[in-house]
Amino acid sequence: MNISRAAVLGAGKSGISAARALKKMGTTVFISDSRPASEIAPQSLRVIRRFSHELGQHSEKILAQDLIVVSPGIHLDLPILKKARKKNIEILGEIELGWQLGGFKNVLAVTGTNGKTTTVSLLGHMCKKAGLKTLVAGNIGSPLCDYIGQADRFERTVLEISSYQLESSVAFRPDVACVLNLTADHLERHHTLRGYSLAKQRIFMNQTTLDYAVLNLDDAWCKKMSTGNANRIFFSTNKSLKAGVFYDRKFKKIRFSVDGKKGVLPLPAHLPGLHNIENACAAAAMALASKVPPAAIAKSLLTFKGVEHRIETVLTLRGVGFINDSKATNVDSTAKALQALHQPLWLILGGQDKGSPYAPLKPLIKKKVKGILMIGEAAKIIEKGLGKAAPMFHCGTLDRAVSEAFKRAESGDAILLSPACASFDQFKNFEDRGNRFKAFVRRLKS
Ligand code: UMA
Repeated sequence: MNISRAAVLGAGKSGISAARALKKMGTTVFISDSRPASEIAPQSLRVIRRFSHELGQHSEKILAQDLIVVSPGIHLDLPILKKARKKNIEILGEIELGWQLGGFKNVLAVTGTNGKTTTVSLLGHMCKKAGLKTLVAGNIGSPLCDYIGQADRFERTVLEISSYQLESSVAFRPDVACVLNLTADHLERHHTLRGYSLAKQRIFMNQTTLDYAVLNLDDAWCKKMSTGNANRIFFSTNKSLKAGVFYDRKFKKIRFSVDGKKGVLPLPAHLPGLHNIENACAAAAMALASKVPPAAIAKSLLTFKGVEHRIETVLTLRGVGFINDSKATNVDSTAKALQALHQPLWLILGGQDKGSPYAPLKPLIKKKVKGILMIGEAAKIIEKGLGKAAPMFHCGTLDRAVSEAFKRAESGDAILLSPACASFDQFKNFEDRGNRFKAFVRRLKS
């Protein structure tokens, strides 16, 4: 790829990574971010100022470039991008740029509404346990462009890929690709579930007969996805499969038959809930397709400790457990946490609403939740959506929610932060929300 001038839209993690990679190649980079300087952190501003840039707008200067790299959070129907398309200026996402410039081999890519980070981390763990030098990157937090020029260091590249990143991919062709599941999320961007599903399906679009498409047979959307020429491997936690990977409920084992190899694997030892068995089946299917030995997969399932902010046990005080599930940024994810936990719960819900109904939580709340502590912008919408499923308390902020819940909780209960909402109304991101939760909890101890 030989580009003399490129615009990078968005100066977050992805944009800065893409800008740096392009600059290293000798491309003149122009960064454009819609946020004014006053809203950007000083350390980010220092980096942006090393490039030609504009802040607070996306101006026509963008149209003077040969290539436009878009950050995942940027809508592709932005007026400036429509104009760029009319002028035939190439538009790529950051992942696509990393793919085209990086020459990564043995790429395993995971998408889906929920479970991506756990599956990707577990899959990375499996590859590493097999002694393979493994890169774990993408939506999980490390942009792929950070690793351009380093492909030779890695024998496997495991990527978490979001629907946003897939929308702006062109030639991206993972050797093994997986869609874990699809439930209502990001509808503000994709409009309908069908639109969202079509974006996810793009993970398979360039695959050939040499590649593998791993799909959840229990998910109606995944089941009917088009996978082109790839070899399909299904996984299931509901059905026994002749070919594929499935959860054998009777013997509490995972069984597989992939590429003529058959065997049995243990359940993940430290991950609670059926949804995590599903994630484990997906990771195992992908690892097997990528020739990771079953013994290494089995060892990983027994040793993998889980991921921060996903049903993470923080501590126990006066017999009350505290669980951080800040990564639950949508309703389905919160439902999964409620299904996985068996103690009486005090549930902290709320944040920035994402437009999906909360009513599907009602039956689980009635069964498991003693009280709901509401925070953030979405509190009133949640109250309306959940009716009288459980006693509700308007707390406003997370620290109040934690102390109110602790006041009411009895020994044997757990206080669960699983907000079903985005975090951006009160926090930098879900990690920030989870870290603050843990800090408030630890303060109760002292
Ligand atoms: N911006 C514009 N114009 C716009 C909109 C935004 O200039 O019209 C600017 C913002 O002012 C900001 C920048 O774009 O400065 C932010 O870009 P971004 O939203 O793409 O965020 P990044 O920091 O680049 O982080 C992205 C992913 N974020 C999103 O997709 C929203 C991160 O995923 C990912 O870890 C990172 O790239 C590295 O690959 C986070 C996420 O929430 C975890 N992902 C969503 C999810 O998992 O549900 C998809």
